[in-house]
Amino acid sequence: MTEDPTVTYQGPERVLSGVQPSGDLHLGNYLGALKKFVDLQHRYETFIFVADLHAITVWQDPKLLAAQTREIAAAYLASGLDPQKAAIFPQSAVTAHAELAWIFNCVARLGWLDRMTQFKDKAGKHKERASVGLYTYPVLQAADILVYKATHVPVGEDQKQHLELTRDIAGKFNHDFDAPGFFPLTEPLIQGPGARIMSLRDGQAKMSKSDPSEQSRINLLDDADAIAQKIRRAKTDPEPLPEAVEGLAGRPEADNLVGIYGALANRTKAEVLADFGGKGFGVFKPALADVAVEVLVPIGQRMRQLLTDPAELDRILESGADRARAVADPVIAETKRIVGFWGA
Ligand code: AQP
Repeated sequence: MTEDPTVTYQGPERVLSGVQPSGDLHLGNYLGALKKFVDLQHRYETFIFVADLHAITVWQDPKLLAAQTREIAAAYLASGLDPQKAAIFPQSAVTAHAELAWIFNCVARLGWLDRMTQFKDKAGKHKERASVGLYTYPVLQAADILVYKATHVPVGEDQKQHLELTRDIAGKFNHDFDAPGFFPLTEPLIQGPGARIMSLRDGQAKMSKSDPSEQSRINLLDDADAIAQKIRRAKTDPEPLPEAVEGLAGRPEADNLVGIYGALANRTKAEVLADFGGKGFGVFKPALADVAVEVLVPIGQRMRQLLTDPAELDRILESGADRARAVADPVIAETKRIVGFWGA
């Protein structure tokens, strides 16, 4: 049973999202997530966390995790997030995420989680050896969102199913505990260029931190030579680029590269093809490398510079965590009261 959809949430509009500190950030993370956070911070109350609780669903070296967390914070800042506008914080610093996740573990149904394709992809053939945390990852994600009563969540296409689960959990909680409109039915913000950037080696596979091939992705810390070289070696087909977007059908690698160009240059695929239709990859790839270098190299340089001052990054993360707690703590307190816990 879910909530009566006629009862709507009345609270403020808030944006929340995060990225795991589980490896080097890549172009897909930038275009699918970071670039969108930067735009949204001007329009909404914005909470952007470093998803360290999510990261440990697969093994993370304890000696590296805090440094990886600072690295994601540096990537946020270097991409243009303003810590005066957006609260930037480590997920583990706000304990309400984990508390609400437990309550939601008792709201979500096994059948709902069994349908999550990302678990199947990440656990692979040996799912009995995967952590329980990897299985309940989408429930923690629902808690991340709803502990701020976030109304909008910018993510890449791969997270669509998890956002649907978040709505199901919110609806079921509101219904089961007779708390109409307590949690919002969060809207995913997925549309737009960059929602699904594919591997440079395989136009059918998502660009991913965990792909064993370094050539499959452009990292935010790659220098200009590495970016140009990876684009030069990117898989393509022998045909010239089509004149119109329909001509990209059945050509996943060409489609991906045109999409990347568009997302980086803030142009539609049609506009990119208006310039490059009929031209071969020998012309298009150097132009793509130029635009990628122009956007990404300054971000990488700024990240390196920020990483030279870990104390300043920690100060930003601490102050972001204070702001996050100020919103999350009353929500978890009220949730505990609704559930009926002693002393709540
Ligand atoms: N290829 C992609 N295209 C567009 N958006 C993407 N995102 C990830 N890959 C792409 C978006 O980046 C955000 C943060 O992702 P995450 O750190 O939570 O990890 P993930 O989704 O599991 O992405 P990765 O980088 O590919 O890691 P692995 O290899 O561990 O799976 C999310 O908003 C995601 O949609």
